[in-house]
Amino acid sequence: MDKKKLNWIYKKLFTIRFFEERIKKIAKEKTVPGYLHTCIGSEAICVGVMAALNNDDWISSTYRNHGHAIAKDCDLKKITSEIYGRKTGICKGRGGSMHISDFDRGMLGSFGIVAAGPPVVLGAALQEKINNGKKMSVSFFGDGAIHNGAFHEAAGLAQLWNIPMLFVCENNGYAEATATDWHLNTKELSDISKAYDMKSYQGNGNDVFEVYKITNEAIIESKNNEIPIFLEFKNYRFSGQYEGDTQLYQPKEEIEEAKNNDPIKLAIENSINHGLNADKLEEIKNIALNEVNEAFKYAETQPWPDPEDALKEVYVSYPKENI
Ligand SMILES: Cc1ncc(C[n+]2csc(CCOP(=O)(O)OP(=O)(O)O)c2C)c(N)n1
Ligand SMILES: [Mg+2]
Repeated sequence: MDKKKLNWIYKKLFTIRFFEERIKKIAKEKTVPGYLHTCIGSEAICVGVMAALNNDDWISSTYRNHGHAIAKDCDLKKITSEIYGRKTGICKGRGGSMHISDFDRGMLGSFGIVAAGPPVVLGAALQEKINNGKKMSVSFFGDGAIHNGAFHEAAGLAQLWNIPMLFVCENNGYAEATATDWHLNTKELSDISKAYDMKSYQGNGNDVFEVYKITNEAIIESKNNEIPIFLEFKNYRFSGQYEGDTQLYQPKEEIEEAKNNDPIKLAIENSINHGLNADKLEEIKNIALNEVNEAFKYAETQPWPDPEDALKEVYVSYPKENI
């Protein structure tokens, strides 16, 4: 791996962790309205997959989307401003935390509705196939999403129509308060793909380099053979379902044990093997922290959207006198 990509990987890992720690803080302070979902523990999946993608490849995300948006290189200040509901947000402050999207970066949308992403990404991938496009299409979703019909419809059609795309499942051990082994009816989560005769691979979602390698190879295989591929990355949801969740259903010992495999801890331990010395690591960390601080400083001072803009850019324009 070249140095530029290596530095990018570490910077993104740190940026996501610092960002989500700050989100936890503002959630406690009730600085912004609405639900906030953090992805602490998912950094290696966000960064490992995105490291294998091009900037304009298509992705969909969920309400646990900050890490995906950051790793997709969406503007950090605009992401933060969006979460604060401000006019300069990435969606002009209309979407908030759960709906960050940025078509210029291939970020087709973040969906609060579980499993809403896979059919959208299937559409993008179908369009690439019809138009001989080169962009890869990747849908991120959680373990809970594999029980939703929309996932099954997308998986069935992708296989039937030979669509190159990746279904990336972040198996973080929980769907809301339900542990994965309580809701699975197959031995392994990725076995679900067998119902569609779809190829699948599993990987350690805490190891950014393993995620990157598996995704890279899967993209090549998917494109060469014109097939969809299901990837299951196992990790641990350190955060609650949402900020403010008491997490009483997650045993304390389980959380402590999971800390041994914290993706940031593993990446730091691994850094020397990849030729990054402690000084360089510290430098990258400081740059990441500084950018996060700057982004929050920016968002806090941005103007609110104008109320009269609320009716612009909607599907239907009503005559003013009827409102
Ligand atoms: C269609 C639908 N059903 C139920 C919900 C309520 N809900 C919100 S998050 C969630 C759990 C999803 O868990 P998972 O897919 O594992 O994602 P994670 O939160 O672990 O990232 C549920 C059931 C929803 N948002 N959409
Ligand atoms: Mg989950």
